[in-house]
Amino acid sequence: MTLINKVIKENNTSINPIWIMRQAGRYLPEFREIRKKNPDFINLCLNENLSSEITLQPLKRFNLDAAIIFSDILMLPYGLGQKVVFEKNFGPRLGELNLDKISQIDEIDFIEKVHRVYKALRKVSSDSILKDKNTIGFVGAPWTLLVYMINQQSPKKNLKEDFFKDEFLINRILLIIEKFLKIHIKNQIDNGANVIQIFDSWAGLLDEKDLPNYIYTPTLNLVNYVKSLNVPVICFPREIKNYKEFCDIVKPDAISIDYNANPKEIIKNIKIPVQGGLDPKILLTDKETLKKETMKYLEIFKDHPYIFNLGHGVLPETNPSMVEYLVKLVKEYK
Ligand code: 1CP
Repeated sequence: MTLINKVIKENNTSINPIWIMRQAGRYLPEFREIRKKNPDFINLCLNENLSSEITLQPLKRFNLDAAIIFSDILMLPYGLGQKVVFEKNFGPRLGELNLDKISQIDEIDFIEKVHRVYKALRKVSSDSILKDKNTIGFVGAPWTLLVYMINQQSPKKNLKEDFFKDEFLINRILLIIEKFLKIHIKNQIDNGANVIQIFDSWAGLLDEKDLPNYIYTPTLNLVNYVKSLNVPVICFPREIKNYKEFCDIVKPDAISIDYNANPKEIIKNIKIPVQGGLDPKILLTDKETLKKETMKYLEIFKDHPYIFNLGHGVLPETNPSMVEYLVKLVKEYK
């Protein structure tokens, strides 16, 4: 059994598997080299030779316990026919959302647009470097995808003022998102993904009263779906205020926490396996600080099933030697 499965399925507390959100990406010079020659990000994700190579780049350098497929949560709106481009120094920019058009998309149309992600997964998961390791497939949570699809750009600054104006549209889109997320999850699993992570990067934008409608209900449906396929599911409802309530209602197999979550509170309140937490900014400091902060998480979670990870994606300006040191610290911890 893989180390991550031992933690998730057997609640093993004697091992410390590690993988890192955004481990395949811009902090690696070998990624930047490929990216430079491939200015269209979506096309890069859909080039199974390059995307599988990028997926495995961090595993060639570091002793990580899983690969996460190099793709993006915004492949879903792309597969639904909404325009998606990634602009330099701006981020994702999405085209207009047309409910009539999106309602007409069927499973075959969707798969035709994104099937090369599945080809990449097949390549990656059969690579010998992943023997006894996990291949992580992923999706954006319905809420986070809704945010990008309606807002048409990152909500970093704010949601558009009239975001919630058209409740009919929002509810219809949520159902469509949920339907195609299931298709996307199933195809990732059929092609070798053996863990699914659900990224809800913008969970923290919602008021408490809106959580049941936009987060709990749609995420619970997805979690139950992944469970029905016998694959472990990890949820990352970033910046949600009440992780305990989320876990009690949604019941993922493991919960990934952000760097503002207090690990001492988490360990008191949460019984399921935990993942992550370390602030990615710590990797921009020095080895001494990194060691101190890494030990903090390892000590707090030493008697709890725990997968080491960061509290959000590794930052592009990170020096790979700090990642190497982090992996070594975690692996050598007894
Ligand atoms: O070179 C570049 O400019 C591309 C940068 C980049 C990369 C490397 C983007 C654009 N996406 C990715 C890959 C990616 N995205 C992966 C696979 C690689 C890995 O993890 O190793 C994954 C899992 C994601 C997931 C993702 N995309 C999330 C959820 C996690 C998170 O960071 O919160 C989100 C919100 C996105 C949208 C997205 N894609 C890219 C950017 C710059 C953004 C975020 C924009 C924003 O802040 O709103």
